[in-house]
Amino acid sequence: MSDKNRLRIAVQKSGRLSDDSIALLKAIGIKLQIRDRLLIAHSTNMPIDLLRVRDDDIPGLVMDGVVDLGFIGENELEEKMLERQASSKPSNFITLRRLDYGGCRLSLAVPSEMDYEGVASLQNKKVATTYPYLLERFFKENGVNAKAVMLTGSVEVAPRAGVADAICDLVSTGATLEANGLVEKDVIFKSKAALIQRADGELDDEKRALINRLVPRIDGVMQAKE
Ligand code: PRT
Ligand code: ZN
Repeated sequence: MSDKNRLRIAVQKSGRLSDDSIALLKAIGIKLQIRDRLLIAHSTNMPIDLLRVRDDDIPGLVMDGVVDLGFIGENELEEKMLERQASSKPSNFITLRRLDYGGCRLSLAVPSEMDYEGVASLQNKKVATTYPYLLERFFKENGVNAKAVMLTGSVEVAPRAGVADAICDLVSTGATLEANGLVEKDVIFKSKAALIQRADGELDDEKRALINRLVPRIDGVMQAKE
């Protein structure tokens, strides 16, 4: 059983944000014993428990108040917020800090042979993505009627497979797009990792005091790297 008085922090179990998030927690003085298979890791020097989950679950865990803090990519956070708003689920959270890792952009990309003169060229087309809410918001803002086709993986092969005309996916170096004959056209969202907190009213004084001690240490660690 986990102790309700301990600060609960959600981190990605294994993926692009895991190592940097754990390294940051260690750098601010939290001693952790992480066993690979286990969902929970207890700190040995502070009243803190880590919950190690898929990144997709982290926004909901924070917004439902199951955990107090979470490390999450802003792309995933914004997508889940829009999804929860659409189904009237709680979607409140506080961004404590934008962090210095996990940088990427969510971009529209099209096959190199396609004529593209701006997002209007996607009118009545299908666009494969893992981020349908962010993509549909962008289409709406730009007055374009196009269809977001949800794929949780292999988005970059969708045009070649005849599943979609274009894609909207995360890009960092651009190598994946290039390898798949796709050209990046419009950036629709810029993202970094962020540290988020559940809605403030729900935190007891001891947890709030602990958070207030930890956050300046994060600033210190980030400044030292600059
Ligand atoms: O298993 P779990 O659900 O937890 O992990 P996941 O597979 O959903 O996520 P993961 O670990 O791949 O990414 C976690 C977060 O890292 C993302 O939500 C982003 O906030 C951030 N991030 C930063 C990235 C990238 N850079 C990135 N390049 N996430 C994914 N990519 C992928 C992209 O989808 C594409 O397939 O990398 C490929 C493109 O990279 P380049 O360098 O070829 O452009
Ligand atoms: Zn995920």
